[in-house]
Amino acid sequence: MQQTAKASLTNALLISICTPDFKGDEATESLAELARLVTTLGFKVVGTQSQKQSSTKKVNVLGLGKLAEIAHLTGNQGVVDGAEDEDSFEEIMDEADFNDIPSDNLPFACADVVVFDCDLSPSQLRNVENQLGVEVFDRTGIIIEIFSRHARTKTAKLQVEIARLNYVAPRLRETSCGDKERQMGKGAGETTLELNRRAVRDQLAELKRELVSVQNEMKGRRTQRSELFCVALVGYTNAGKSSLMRSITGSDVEGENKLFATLDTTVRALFPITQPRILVSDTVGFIKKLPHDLVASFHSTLAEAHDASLLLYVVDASDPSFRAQLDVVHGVLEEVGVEESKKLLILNKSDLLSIEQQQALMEEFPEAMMTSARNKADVSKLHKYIVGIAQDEMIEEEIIVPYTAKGIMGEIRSKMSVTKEDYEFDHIKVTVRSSAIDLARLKKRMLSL
Ligand SMILES: Nc1nc2c(ncn2[C@@H]2O[C@H](COP(=O)(O)OP(=O)(O)OP(=O)(O)O)[C@@H](O)[C@H]2O)c(=O)[nH]1
Ligand SMILES: [Mg+2]
Repeated sequence: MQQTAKASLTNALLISICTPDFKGDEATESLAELARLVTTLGFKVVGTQSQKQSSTKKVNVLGLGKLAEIAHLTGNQGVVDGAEDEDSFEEIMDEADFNDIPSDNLPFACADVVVFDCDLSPSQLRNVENQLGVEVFDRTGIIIEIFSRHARTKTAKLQVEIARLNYVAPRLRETSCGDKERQMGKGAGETTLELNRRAVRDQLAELKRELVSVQNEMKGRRTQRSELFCVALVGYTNAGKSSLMRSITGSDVEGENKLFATLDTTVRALFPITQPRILVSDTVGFIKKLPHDLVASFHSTLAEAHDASLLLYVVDASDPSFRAQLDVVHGVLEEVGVEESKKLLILNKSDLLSIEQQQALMEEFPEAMMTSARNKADVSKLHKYIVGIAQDEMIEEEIIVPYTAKGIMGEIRSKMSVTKEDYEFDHIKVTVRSSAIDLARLKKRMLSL
């Protein structure tokens, strides 16, 4: 693999390419987010640089002057060419303005890797790597690396590996020999590069087959649950979905202060347990410029959100960019075709906001619920809200259960909410609140008795 993040502490230099469409606060916030992504991978950010360009599509993403500054920061290991039409590289190096480097980084630690806050084409990446002589990552490369490390279940591992191979395939390079050099004994005259590409294609086909079979199994499990009221927590990475999930289900779902802590959908019952049970699912978090392949590969993981009767959009209300993050979430959900039935915006992490800030937000989002996953009262308010919505979805009906109808009362109590019971001479008159499906099933069973 061309891009493999190093496990030991690696010094990373971050670079933002500012274009007419991407500059100012947006670029600064995005760079701060990249710093968090890179830190999640265990890298240490030793500095940031920005470069103005008309677009990110130029063959050489860095101008010669900026290249000189960055080459200086990475220990001048690369081969910078193209200086013939401008001043010589050495002259530029002599005159380069290194003031962009934060002063607290001086004397700065030499950067081992350079990370761009945009996507780079395979040739752009190769050029800049040759010029700087250090490993270069783009944003997608970093996100894919995090996903690879955090995937736990078989489905997530398969999905991430498919996305990773799709990303890696066009970036594969000839290893020891030149591109055109034929390998001895490789049959059919293929280069190692061609052989590697074919191996990746075969591997992709195999992984996709495996994924289909695992997904069919998952579909079966979802169908079994389909009669229950399901709630899905969706939102930007680090918003607090897993923490809220843990609070309202009393489960041990991990919530961590790292990006993309959750990659697998987890389903738990709302706690305290309700009758019938209400299921809550935690889903993968989103991020700006989420690689398209990853969105596609998480289609099935997000099927939980697809089937949910209630979607809880969780945002970190203490993050000034949460509005833009919410737009990203809407965009991704639209892309994977999640049609929402009911939804609630949850302004989480309220404990990090002042009373005035909370009031202003409630004025801006009057329909939303302000919560802190760390506040018991907020958690029980959310629990109550979910139960209320689930109850609204139910039908109330009176059922006559003869004393001779064995097992029926047990079934009613396990699946429905009993609001009234009257014991008559030869039957029980039960008033229940239930989903339409459960009610129909019960009636069918009673007819067959
Ligand atoms: N102060 C505060 N911190 C919170 C709150 N909710 C979550 N956190 C913290 O925010 C960080 C992220 O929480 P998670 O629950 O892992 O976030 P997530 O949305 O599941 O993130 P991904 O799995 O990456 O999508 C953790 O350090 C939590 O402890 C809250 O209400 N208040
Ligand atoms: Mg999570």
